[in-house]
Amino acid sequence: MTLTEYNFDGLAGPTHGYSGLSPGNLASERHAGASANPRAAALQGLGKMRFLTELGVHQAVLPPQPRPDVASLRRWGFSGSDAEVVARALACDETLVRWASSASAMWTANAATVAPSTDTSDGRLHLTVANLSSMVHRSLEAATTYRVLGRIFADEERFAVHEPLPGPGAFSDEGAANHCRLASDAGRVHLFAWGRSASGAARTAPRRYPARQTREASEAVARLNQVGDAALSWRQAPDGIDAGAFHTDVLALGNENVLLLHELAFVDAERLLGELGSRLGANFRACLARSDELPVADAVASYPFNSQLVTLPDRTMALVAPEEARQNPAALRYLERVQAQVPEVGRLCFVDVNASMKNGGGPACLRLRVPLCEDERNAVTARVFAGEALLSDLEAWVKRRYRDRFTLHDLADPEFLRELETALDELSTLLGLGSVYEFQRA
Ligand code: SUG
Repeated sequence: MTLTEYNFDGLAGPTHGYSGLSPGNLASERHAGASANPRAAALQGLGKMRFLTELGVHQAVLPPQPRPDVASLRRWGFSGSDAEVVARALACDETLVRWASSASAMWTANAATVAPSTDTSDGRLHLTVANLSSMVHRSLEAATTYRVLGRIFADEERFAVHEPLPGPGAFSDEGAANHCRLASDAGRVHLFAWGRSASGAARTAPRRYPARQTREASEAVARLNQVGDAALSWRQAPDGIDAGAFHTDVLALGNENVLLLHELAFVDAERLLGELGSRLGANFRACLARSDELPVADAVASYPFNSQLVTLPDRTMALVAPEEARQNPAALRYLERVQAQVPEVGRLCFVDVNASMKNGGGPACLRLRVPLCEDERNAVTARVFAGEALLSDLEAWVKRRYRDRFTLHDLADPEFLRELETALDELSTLLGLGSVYEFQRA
């Protein structure tokens, strides 16, 4: 059975902005309060999708979520009409409204963890929706993500969409950003990276910044996704997290038999590479960056490991890196070394996703990889696979419905709140998702 990887990209929502909501994500902290242009951010994301389709990569899209999340504001005790709820929350504590308005669902690498049907014991594609319980604004995504993925992967004979893990704290789960599937002729590995263990010793936990993924969550996801012996659970290096690598995909990136990593991505990197080599056989290739070649601060600031490493139709790979990595001499040298030394990597290219980078999201954060066989692809009836026609429709929708500026206080305007709902209503029709949002079901 041949699998084709579909990259499900998220789209910046109409309330995209920079609110400094993620401690330990240095870009998010640094850009707090920067002025926001949701329209340009969404068009930039669509530009990346178009670029990847032109490379021959299979592209799909996941929609933004309704924001502000008025239902959560109500659960936090505000009442009245939607506009009154928002106005009262704004008057009480703007942070609550920032949490409820974040367009963070655009980083779909955090939507779920995926296991293709070739790797699972029941032969179905499994997706476990991430609870994202470490950050308030991100935890608000899980319920809608579960509905959206359930709608897209509705065929229960072929697909299993699991609910977000219960038990925040001990089961904090960040989805595919802390998971990497590697495959060679000799075997497959699902590498699950975790930053802390609820039952483990705290002495090696990061000291400055929160570790978001727990070992307990990683192991639960491996069980739910039925990957059996292919699961390999490994700890993120606490020093990497403290340097700003809040997800593993900030310092490591894999595709098929190739793994690119910084020495601070995992504890005991050499032992990990030995284990992967023994499971994946002779054609496993790793390209490790040491701190003297690529200081971790440069890697975190310019995201060379948050590139997309994609297999092209001719079976060679392309490394699609953020522009910021081209501007950083150490990051660029490392990427050029990868291209020179890893024979599979035939192309190195750069995309501008700066509106996402300013919140700590590079090209790889913006997509959820879903490998599908042809029969599974055909079982998806929603219009989410992005060819030229859908990309043009989405661009027209963004130009029609998004503003080129957004501040929190715009939300006090009832007209704007209506505008936001109309936009998503129209989008859910465009994507053939039906009434998938809470406000459409009320
Ligand atoms: O969870 N940023 C996101 C970035 C997610 C990146 N994803 C991966 N590495 N896969 C986060 O920290 C910042 C939003 C703000 O500050 O307004 C934010 O949520």
